[in-house]
Amino acid sequence: MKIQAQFMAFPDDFWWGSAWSAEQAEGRGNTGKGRTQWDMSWDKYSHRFYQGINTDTTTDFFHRYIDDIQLMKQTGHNSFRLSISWARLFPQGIGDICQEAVTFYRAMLSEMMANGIKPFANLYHFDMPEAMMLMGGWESRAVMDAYVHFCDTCFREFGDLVYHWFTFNEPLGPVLGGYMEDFHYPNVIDFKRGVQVGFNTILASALAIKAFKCHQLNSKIGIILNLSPTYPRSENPLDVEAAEYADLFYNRSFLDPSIKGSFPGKLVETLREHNLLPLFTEQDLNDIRENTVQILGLNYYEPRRVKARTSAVNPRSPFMPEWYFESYVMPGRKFNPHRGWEIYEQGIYDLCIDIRDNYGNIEAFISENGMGVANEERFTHAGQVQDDYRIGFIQNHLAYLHQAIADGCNIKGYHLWTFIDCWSWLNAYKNRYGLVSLNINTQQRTIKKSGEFYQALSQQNGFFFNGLYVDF
Ligand code: BGP
Repeated sequence: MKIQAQFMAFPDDFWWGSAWSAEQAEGRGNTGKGRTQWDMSWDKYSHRFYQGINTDTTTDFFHRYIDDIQLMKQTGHNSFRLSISWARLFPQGIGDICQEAVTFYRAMLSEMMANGIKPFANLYHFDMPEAMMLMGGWESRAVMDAYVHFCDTCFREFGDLVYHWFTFNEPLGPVLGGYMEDFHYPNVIDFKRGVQVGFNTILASALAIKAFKCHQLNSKIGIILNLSPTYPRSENPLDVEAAEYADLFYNRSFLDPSIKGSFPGKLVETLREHNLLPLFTEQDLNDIRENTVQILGLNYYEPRRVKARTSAVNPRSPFMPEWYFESYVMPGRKFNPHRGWEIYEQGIYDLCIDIRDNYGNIEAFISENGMGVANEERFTHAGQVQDDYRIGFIQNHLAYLHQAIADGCNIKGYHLWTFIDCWSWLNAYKNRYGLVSLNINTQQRTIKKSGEFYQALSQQNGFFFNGLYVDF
């Protein structure tokens, strides 16, 4: 699809902003925050953390939020997504609430509001408290109950300060990382347990939504999903079938229950065939059916391209969805070598159209999209990172997003990953994503060229699009 050069005006009150999470940006602070799964990972696998940097300090938002909120303003934010740390509010995951943590979050959220920045609060971003992980993490019902109690507490304590709520960021992450691909604690390879974790997070999300409704707040509550539009290598029916399976496991698995309140029949059937169905009750299914999301966040980074398998599956290897497909590398693809992700801007359009056509055009926004680049300091001139590639990346995606809106998609905003360079899971500060650069030795912040672009974008509620920027 070709997009014409033009001024891309976005709808009134469009949410311009960015996102990050507590574990990645706050640092430990001094409220007596409990340990999380990342401290457990550090104890066990510190060698896996890039340059040996853990979550102790990160971007130190805890101590610097007042100045950082000014930087949000200077980079055009009218909204911002953060997460509330479960382990800060309840150091043991349950039990006594930490009043200092309540004071911190209330002060920080109030400061955002006072500066005209709408706080979007997410309630889980890969940061299970250690005490909860020791009880089984998302495999445990008691942990789900503790999570719902934490959410309920947040609605009560911060309900007057939060614009929109989200139960989870990328609930697929703990399944993939923790039970399939060995990059999150508990680093288990067991798809059946992963299915149980997936089911339990979907149920926990529904139960949090149920609790939310009792508070009768003006805000909405939703979920943030990482979705990769899935493309078959070719129109060959076997490639198409492979893409359908990949889509089922990685997209529909969370989309359908979150928005429609039920699981795709073919997914259930496939899991049953392999004896992988989770444990559940009829009441669980009712709760999922009756407590669907009111708003949807779309994290879009890369497409998923697949082909029919070219080799036989070893039936004695642990089950993986890849038994049904293989990844496909499209010749000539645009690629970010730092993160290893394909860049395919039209994917953002295809994703929005899918939500329009198959999910009732539910109110949605782009909750993450961004580009991580290593050694960004090499682009520094006159003290500023000249990240034209990031400006191009944003513009290209926005051009397709603009088209999606013109074609009737109910998209309310765009949040970039991320605001100030922040810590990334295992990659620490290797790849920089921010509109503002961070010197990790001095904690000095400097607005990048993209931060200036973002400010103008937000102020004009649009930008002049000159055609696709391709120099990555
Ligand atoms: C998303 C996560 C973010 C962030 C981002 C960038 O999947 O929600 O927490 O980390 O990806 O990815 P990474 O940090 O792995 O480079």
